[in-house]
Amino acid sequence: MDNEISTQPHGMEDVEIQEWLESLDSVLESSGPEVAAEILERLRAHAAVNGIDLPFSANTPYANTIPVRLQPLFPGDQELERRIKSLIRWNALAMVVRANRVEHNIGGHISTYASAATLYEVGFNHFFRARTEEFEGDTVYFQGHASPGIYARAFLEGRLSAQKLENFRRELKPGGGLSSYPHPWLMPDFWEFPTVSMGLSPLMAIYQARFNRYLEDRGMKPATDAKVWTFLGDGETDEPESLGAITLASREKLDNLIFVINCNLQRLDGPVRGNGQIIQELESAFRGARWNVIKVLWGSEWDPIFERDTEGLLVKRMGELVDGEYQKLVVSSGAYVREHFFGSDPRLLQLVEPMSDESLRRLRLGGHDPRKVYAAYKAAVDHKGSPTVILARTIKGYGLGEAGEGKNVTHQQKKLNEDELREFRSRFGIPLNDEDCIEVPFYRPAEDSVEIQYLRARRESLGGYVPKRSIRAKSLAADHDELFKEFLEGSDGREVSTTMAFVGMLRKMLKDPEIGKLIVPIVPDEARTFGMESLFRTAGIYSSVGQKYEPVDVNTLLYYKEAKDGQILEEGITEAGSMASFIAAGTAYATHGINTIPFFIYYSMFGFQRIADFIWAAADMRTRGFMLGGTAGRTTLSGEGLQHQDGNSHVLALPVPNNKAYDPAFAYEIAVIIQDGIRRMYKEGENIFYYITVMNEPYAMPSMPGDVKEGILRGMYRFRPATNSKAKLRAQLFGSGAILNETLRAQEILETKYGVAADVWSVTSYKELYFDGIETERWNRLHPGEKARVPYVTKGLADAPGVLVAASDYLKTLPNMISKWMPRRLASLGTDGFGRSEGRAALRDFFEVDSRFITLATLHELFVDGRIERSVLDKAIKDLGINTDKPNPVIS
Ligand SMILES: Cc1ncc(C[n+]2csc(CCOP(=O)(O)OP(=O)(O)O)c2C)c(N)n1
Ligand SMILES: [Mg+2]
Repeated sequence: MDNEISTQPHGMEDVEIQEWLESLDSVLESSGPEVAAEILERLRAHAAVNGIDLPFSANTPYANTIPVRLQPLFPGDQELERRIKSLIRWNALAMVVRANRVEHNIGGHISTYASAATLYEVGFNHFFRARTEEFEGDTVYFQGHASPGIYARAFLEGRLSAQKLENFRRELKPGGGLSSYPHPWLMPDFWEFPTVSMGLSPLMAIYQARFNRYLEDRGMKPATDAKVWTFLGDGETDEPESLGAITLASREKLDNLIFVINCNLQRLDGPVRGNGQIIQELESAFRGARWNVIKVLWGSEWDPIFERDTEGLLVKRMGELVDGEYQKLVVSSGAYVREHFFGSDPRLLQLVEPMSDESLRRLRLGGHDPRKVYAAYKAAVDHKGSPTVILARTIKGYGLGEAGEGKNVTHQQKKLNEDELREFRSRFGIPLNDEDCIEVPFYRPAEDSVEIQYLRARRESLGGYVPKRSIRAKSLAADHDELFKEFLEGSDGREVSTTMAFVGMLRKMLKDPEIGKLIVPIVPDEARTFGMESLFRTAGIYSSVGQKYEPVDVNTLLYYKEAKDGQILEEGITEAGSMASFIAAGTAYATHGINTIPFFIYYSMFGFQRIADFIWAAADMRTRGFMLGGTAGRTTLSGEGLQHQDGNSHVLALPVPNNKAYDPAFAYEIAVIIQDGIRRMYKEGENIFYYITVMNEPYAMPSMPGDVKEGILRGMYRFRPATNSKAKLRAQLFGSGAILNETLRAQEILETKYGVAADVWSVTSYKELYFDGIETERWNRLHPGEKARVPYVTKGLADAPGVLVAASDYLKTLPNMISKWMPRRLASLGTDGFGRSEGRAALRDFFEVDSRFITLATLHELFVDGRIERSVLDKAIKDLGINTDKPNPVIS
């Protein structure tokens, strides 16, 4: 392990080291830490110049970062806070134990909160400021598995009833219950941030802190010293997202951001780094990323021992142990600690000579000592210029004793036997007798008790209760008909892509007096791909430091303009980070009371496929806004091959209940969808968000054929009816996105070459049609005595004769899932399989979705129905130039 102090000097006398240390001490005393640091830095440089190869280490010794002499006085009533904390511990444990008595294996976690109680309580009593009229408040991301402790505190605060606690993990019980973890979707007045899919919250918190600055720099909210607190587990840091954006936080100097990592050295199965030291590993990662790192390792009981240790032996010894050994010490007796920890050196043994085994066992860790935790938090909130991470050492399952303290199985401990319950009760002084205690009742002291009075007074002084979610943004007033009108009119034959059409709308929205300022364009380094570079100069790219350089293209019209009040969030190549910005902007209506409207545009393949879990979290958080999947469509994006060509995202969007997914073909469809989306989300306050795919294939945009708005929004409408509706051979063709044009071409071929009159439908959203279908079925099932409702698809196709053929640039499952509500059999064409680096025409041939294959599918359906002869089909295959021995795109 990288402990500078643990490297053994070669042949150097201890006395020589002692002299060096003493002279440093005297500099420290006479001139202070800054001068001491300067000397050490000069020494390091001097050594380097003289060819001394100092090994790089971002680590400091295995000791508290804040020395006792710099520790501030603890401002609270420590004894009273301990009692309150004990009651919260008890109620948190009771919630889980009771829930599992009622329903075996309903789950819940005791040991996470048990280890983090002090970390939270110091925050609640002294730091977390609530949102008030005057102050925006701090933002707190609670570690998901610690939820019982947060509920238990809200119970003492009088915010949650015993009934609610009783129904922990059973929200469906009469009177409601409490969700397992923080879920704004399930508890919208309480939780703000879903954190339990580990790794998401650290990344979301970083972008939240940066978004807060963005709002300030753009003059949308006053600059304040509000903090973003983020609590996470040490095991959680293994998720790549956890540390994935830490350099952004330091680059942006986010001193409004504080991470608290609960280093209990354990995760679910066992130690996080049995053979190493997770704290030192995290320290070097965060220090390397230029964070302010505060280690809180040892409690106050250790201070006098350190004081006696003038040779630095104790710190050296502490740096030697691996976490597996530390974990063992936690569960061992004082005698074992004396022998195995202090016993490595007679001088160490001497240091603890006067102490009893019992007091050795009771030496607390830093994360369980409110004074140390307070000192760290105080230093963190006062720190300027960089984000802070607090690495707090704790014991997993603290206080559970034999029931799991420090044991590998503790994460899943949900049941305590009678002895264990009594022991816990005694250890934390819960006023329950032996008999009552085994019933594990919730316990709340009287309203006028000192505990409740104190707890309330503390929260009042911090502005109110936390966590609390409330919606404070004012709804939009306008309908924006004027804004979108021009896009309903078509492009006059000019060939444009839907992406270009969208960018045109975005440009216009940015100028709108009501919504212009609220728009937040977000792009992960693809603005040029989407033709958005003109916005660089007009809207500006947000940069907290403005632009310190003259851009290379300054003489061009569309130069790369970074500005402090820039509106575009140009995130660089991080879809996860961009999504985190989308979430921060899309929830600002609650977090900040500001209705920002994010438009996040990206390569569609790298959205639902790559960052689906963030999208799921966005849904849980009631995020509002528009995700634009650019370069969409498996065969519409030509040349890019199978990692880029997206035929999946509309299927992957299906599970997200409050996400509206559209695959529009024309500019007016996009305009209708966006205008209505703004109305629903920002005027009506609906908790939905949009996914719209846009393509890069240019074609003439038609004007809206009559009032088809309802059809566009509900998922389908008849775009172009057959000219000869009296024809004997009839068909209904369904197309989506760019494939709609293939369908229109097929309509022509069918009519001119085969005498088939086909209507063409634009299917804008299979998801909408599917949701309508399953909801209608469900309603009918639950209301058998009432007049049966009819699915939108069925109703729409009531007067639609002929065979049915659907084609899209996505998997065939999309049309298939609505086929049961269609009047007849449906033939589905789609793009199942791996893409190819090919041009559009070849791709559409390969995937069998071009006008030829739509024609063939239609004729084949007519043949199956006995409406045409086999010979017509054979001839068509020949005339259309279809290779019947071609490889199967699904598996080739
Ligand atoms: C993405 C993800 N993977 C796995 C889990 C399952 N899980 C829940 S808690 C846990 C261990 C947590 O350990 P740590 O982060 O150290 O937190 P502690 O409880 O020790 O504070 C695991 C693996 C999860 N919640 N999220
Ligand atoms: Mg842990």
